[in-house]
Amino acid sequence: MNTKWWKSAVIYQIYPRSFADSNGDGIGDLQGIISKLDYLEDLGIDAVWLSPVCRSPQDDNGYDISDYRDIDPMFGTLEDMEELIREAGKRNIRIIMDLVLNHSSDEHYWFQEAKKSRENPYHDYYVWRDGVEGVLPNDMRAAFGGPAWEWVPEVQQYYFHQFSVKQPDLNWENPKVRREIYDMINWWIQKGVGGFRLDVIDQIAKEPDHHITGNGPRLHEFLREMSRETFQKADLVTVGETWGATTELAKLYSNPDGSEFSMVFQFEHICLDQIAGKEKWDLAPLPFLKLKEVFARWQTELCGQGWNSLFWNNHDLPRIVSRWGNDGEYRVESAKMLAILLHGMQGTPYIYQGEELGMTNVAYEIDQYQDIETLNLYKERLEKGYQKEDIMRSLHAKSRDNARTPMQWSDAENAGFTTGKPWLKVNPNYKEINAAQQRGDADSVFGCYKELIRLRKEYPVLIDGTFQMLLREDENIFAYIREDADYQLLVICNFYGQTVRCSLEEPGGSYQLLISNYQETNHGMILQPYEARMYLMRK
Ligand code: TEU
Ligand code: CA
Repeated sequence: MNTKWWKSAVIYQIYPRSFADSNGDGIGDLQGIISKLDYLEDLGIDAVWLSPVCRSPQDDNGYDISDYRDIDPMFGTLEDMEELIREAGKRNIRIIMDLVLNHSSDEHYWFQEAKKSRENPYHDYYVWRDGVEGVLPNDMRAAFGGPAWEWVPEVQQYYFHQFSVKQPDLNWENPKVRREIYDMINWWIQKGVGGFRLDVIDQIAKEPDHHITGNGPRLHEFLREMSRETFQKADLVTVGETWGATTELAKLYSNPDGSEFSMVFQFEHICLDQIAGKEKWDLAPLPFLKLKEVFARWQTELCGQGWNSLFWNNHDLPRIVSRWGNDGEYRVESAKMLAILLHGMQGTPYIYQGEELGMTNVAYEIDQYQDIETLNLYKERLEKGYQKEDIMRSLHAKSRDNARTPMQWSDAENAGFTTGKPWLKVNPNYKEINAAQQRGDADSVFGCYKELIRLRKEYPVLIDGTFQMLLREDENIFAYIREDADYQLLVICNFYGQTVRCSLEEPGGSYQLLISNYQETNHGMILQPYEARMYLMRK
């Protein structure tokens, strides 16, 4: 048995600007979050991962930080943050901050100084290359469109940015930068935060001259130094956002010796429904057998050697019920099936705000979108000659704003999110899908998540048990076994909307049905649309 608290924890992600608005300006804020802590306590989660709340010009909704030691006035004050940590603590909820360390905002003091002259003490905090205006150092592209290089006349150099022009990359080669970052992290640890999520952390050790962004040669050296200088001194949870992780790399990042992070947050399973070698916008059907193969590989290879996050959603991803479930007739059943399937596995489950209600994607007109990635993509593809309808189809499926529509609290105006005008339009289905209606109902999607969280606390097999995939070749069913010395857990899910027969023997005898998503499950091994069952057997 392990003793790490975060192995049995369930983490809830809050995207602050879309969670709860306390002052009617249409933007969620820290006081709004404080007012919803009872809701989170009721759900039963152990920690909240807060997307960035530090001071920021909000070019990328806070992932462009201009002061790491202050709260953006839009969200509140440092005192509000301290109050949030305190109030959450009273409910045994820890607050996990989002550290954006690959880049800062161009409005950060460091960058303001850095661009003044090559001799400025902050110049070397960023990544510069000499050049001639109009002749880029190389052909590297930024994640949000356009080149990864921006010319600054004052210094007659280009700076490197993997994301928007307003997100210049920090130079991790510079020991002074690393020292500043560690001091800042320790400052937040002093404030009592419970841990950190590290944004695009596998991209910090870039070597643009060699076209290297992810997994640079010095990456793990930097991470171990950071961990030694900061996290290891406290009982924190740390989770690295690692798009480029393989299982082998994940064992480094999440080495049980604690030398880097507690766990990885990797995306292999969630990138499968796109045309291979292309972008997420280039839609392809989900290869179901591949999905099972990916999950099975991560489950078995990390067991005892690392630790993974379990997630379907975050603030960058479309809503899972619309994506791989069914957001029409079987919304409730499929949302629960996806929850049961995921929460039965090994790793730390993450619930993204609204997922516990079965919130869905939106299909807006282009002028209703706010996300920089979405808006840039639209322009870029129009210029490249794509048909408008094709671009909109991609956006409806994959725009990050799908995840960012305001939290649906009730059937009141604006879903009870704000008394003002929401910064991003509320999903029109809030009258049918909202927290008020589901909270007291054990049969709701909320009720299912709440029960899954409770089960995780009750049965250690969910945390430590080994994993064995069943029916690998079955085109409809996702089934697996978890096992420890005392228990065997059996999860059987029909991933699709047709009734199917499952070739497994009916679990009789000492198997007990722990949780399912249908009232009537006595159909033997005939599985109804999106039916999910979790059985437990005491050995
Ligand atoms: O995301 C990392 C990242 O690579 C994203 O740009 C991702 O590729 C994209 O959202 C998927 O289309 C992190 C944050 O989660 C994201 O919100 C930030 O915009 C990004 O870093 C830059 O900080
Ligand atoms: Ca507000």
